[in-house]
Amino acid sequence: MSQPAPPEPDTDVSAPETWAPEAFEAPDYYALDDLLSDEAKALRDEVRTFVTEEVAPIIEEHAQRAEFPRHLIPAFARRGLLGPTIPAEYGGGGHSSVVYGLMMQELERGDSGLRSFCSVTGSLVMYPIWRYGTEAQKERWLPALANGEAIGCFGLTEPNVGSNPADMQTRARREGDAWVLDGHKRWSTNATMADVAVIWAKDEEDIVRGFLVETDRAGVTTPPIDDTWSLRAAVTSEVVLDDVRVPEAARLPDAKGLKGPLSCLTQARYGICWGAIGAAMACYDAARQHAQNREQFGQPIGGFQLMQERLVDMVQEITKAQLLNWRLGTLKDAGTMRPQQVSLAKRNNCQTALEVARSARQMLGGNGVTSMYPVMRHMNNLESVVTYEGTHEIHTLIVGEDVTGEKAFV
Ligand code: TGC
Ligand code: FAD
Repeated sequence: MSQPAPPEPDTDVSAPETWAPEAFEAPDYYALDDLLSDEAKALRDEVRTFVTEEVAPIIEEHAQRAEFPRHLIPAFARRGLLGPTIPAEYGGGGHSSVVYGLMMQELERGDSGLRSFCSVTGSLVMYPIWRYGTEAQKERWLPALANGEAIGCFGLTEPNVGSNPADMQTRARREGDAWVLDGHKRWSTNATMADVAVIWAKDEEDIVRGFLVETDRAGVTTPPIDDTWSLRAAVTSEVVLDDVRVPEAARLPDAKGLKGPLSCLTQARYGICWGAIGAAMACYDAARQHAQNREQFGQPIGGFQLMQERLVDMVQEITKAQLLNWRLGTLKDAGTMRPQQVSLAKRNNCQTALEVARSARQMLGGNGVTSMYPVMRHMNNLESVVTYEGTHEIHTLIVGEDVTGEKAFV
């Protein structure tokens, strides 16, 4: 007698979907939207849609393969993400600092590495050219960087010099009409794919100078740093300068002393303050959606008090950071923001984002360690974000000096 065929095995072993990027609901607990102009909201929403439609579907795979999604550069340019505050006459967006912040927030909701690309382009390459460069340097580089035809990088950190750039070893010596650069920069975002590097070096009088070094000049090499667990969808590299000759026209004439590179950091740190909270918003929202859709013990886990406490902690800290960012942005737009105020926000917001990511990761249970969810990628990215542009400790010491008048770096 023939037996009935056994039931087909259930081959769909994927976990039930409890999260979808298009179901994102931005946390805005204190109605901060009411404080934004219609134009600012429209520009923010354009980046928000771009991230949902064009970044979210591809970013996990790029991060897994450790590949920067280079095909997105023209889209960054079209949305004004490359140099948002640089005046429009040089190809920049000519936007307010609040708009710049909102754009970085939305972009980093997608991935910190994409925000890094744009931060470096706008704040660490275009800003010093605009602030310290000649008219010829501005015309040559700014429009090309703004439209994504040229890529830039910033070389301040060295293998043995990170938190204390005053100790930099890279040298620039004058030879007739030219300068000769020798040194080794490390951790330079974008460098392997860059056309131009903003290099900071000490001259023969120990004064820090800035140079625009084309990366195809003899003596420049940019080996990638490949072995990272963080910012895997971004490019980070060394920049080795071996007797590199550049003309006097490559020097940024108005940058003299450490204030030159540090002033660029203020611009980039400002964008990071907003960006980190974008990553936190993404993690919070994934946890919120999961809490509503995942059931254990016969009910959604969002119905458990301990899960609610995690979500409330996240909303509370994100809301405080959003208010901090908005106020920082209005101070910056008024021209009264101080670098120490940026340090306080960078310190707070990176820590907040990391804590939100870690808590969200735990709410996702086992699947939270996979790329089904964006959270572990954000969490690993944030380990770089809390370190670069000044570590948590360095920003503590900057604010500590500001409130006491005492330097405590040594
Ligand atoms: P100090 O004596 O305090 O200052 C020297 C001169 O610079 C001025 N200044 C600033 N100006 C603008 N913005 C700032 N944030 C400034 N900080 C200081 C200062 O007023 C002074 O001017 P003047 O006219 O008196 O000469 O300098 P110091 O040597 O004591 O250093 C202070 C310290 C430790 C806070 C500084 O070195 C520092 O911030 N260290 C951290 C290094 C850092 O953040 N490196 C970042 C590298 S770039 C990067 O990470 C890019 S990641 C990009 C990405 O992928 O997104
Ligand atoms: P260190 O300075 O060696 O610090 C190690 C530890 O000591 C930290 O915990 C620090 O807080 C602590 N510490 C140091 N000094 C003190 C002190 N006085 N008191 C108390 N604690 C202290 N740099 C660039 O120039 N351009 C870039 O584009 C760039 N991109 C980056 C991208 C990535 C992914 C990363 C990870 C880094 C990047 N950086 C870049 C470098 C970054 O800015 C440095 O890593 C950072 O400034 C810290 O320097 P460091 O790594 O040498 O650490």
